[in-house]
Amino acid sequence: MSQVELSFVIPAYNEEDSIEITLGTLDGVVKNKRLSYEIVVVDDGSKDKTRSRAIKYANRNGHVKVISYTQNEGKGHAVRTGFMQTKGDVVVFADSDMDIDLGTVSKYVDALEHGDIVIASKWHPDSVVSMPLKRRILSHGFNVLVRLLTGAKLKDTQVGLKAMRKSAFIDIFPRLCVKRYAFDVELLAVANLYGLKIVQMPAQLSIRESFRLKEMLKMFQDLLGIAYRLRVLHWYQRRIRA
Ligand SMILES: Nc1nc2c(ncn2[C@@H]2O[C@H](COP(=O)(O)OP(=O)(O)O)[C@@H](O)[C@H]2O)c(=O)[nH]1
Ligand SMILES: [Mg+2]
Repeated sequence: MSQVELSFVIPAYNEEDSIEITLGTLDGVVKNKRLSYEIVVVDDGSKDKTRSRAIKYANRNGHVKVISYTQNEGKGHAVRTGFMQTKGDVVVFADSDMDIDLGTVSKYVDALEHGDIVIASKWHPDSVVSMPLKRRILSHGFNVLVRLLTGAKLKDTQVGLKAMRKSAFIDIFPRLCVKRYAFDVELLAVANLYGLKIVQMPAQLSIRESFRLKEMLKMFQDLLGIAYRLRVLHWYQRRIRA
């Protein structure tokens, strides 16, 4: 593939039931747009058939490329690995579990006219969200902590649909270190330090699962790490100047 305009990065962990549907959906959305595009699947050490199903799809479709490793490292690591391999001017991260309606993805790309990164927000007035009450409470609670600890002004940092100008983020990615779910917080906090413009967009989501306690604790621990590097060590600020 030579000049690529749009790259998708699709993190996947044990998504054998939905990976092909996700790829088909994205392919369908961009196919008619006369864009040159690629879809980079990052199989994050899945234990099921995610890898073989993604490879099977890629063998039929020249736009799809599969990166795979055996050890599960976390969504942040998967997304970062994929981003570093992209060739497009615009990079879109999208979850592979079909919880989010990916049909609107071109609107996110178009909205880059108004900013450097366009993120889906569950709490945008035009969003349509269905999720268990417990998850809703956890999501709000996490956002309160994110705002308090990082100074972010965003109502939601966590949705797995984000479009960005690659040139604005190429220096940022090597400075990120969170491997799991709090990765998005770190990405947006550092984008803010760089003075990048963040645009929030509505999304349609149907989240079925709640979080496991272990994942939540890890997320909180990672969030404290981000706040400590940001507010106490000024670690990101120093690395930006360097
Ligand atoms: N659970 C989990 N998902 C991962 C991991 N690495 C990549 N992912 C992918 O990241 C996306 C979001 O994960 P998910 O558990 O659905 O998060 P949620 O939507 O916030 O509940 C999915 O496409 C996963 O396949 C990982 O280590 N754990
Ligand atoms: Mg999900």
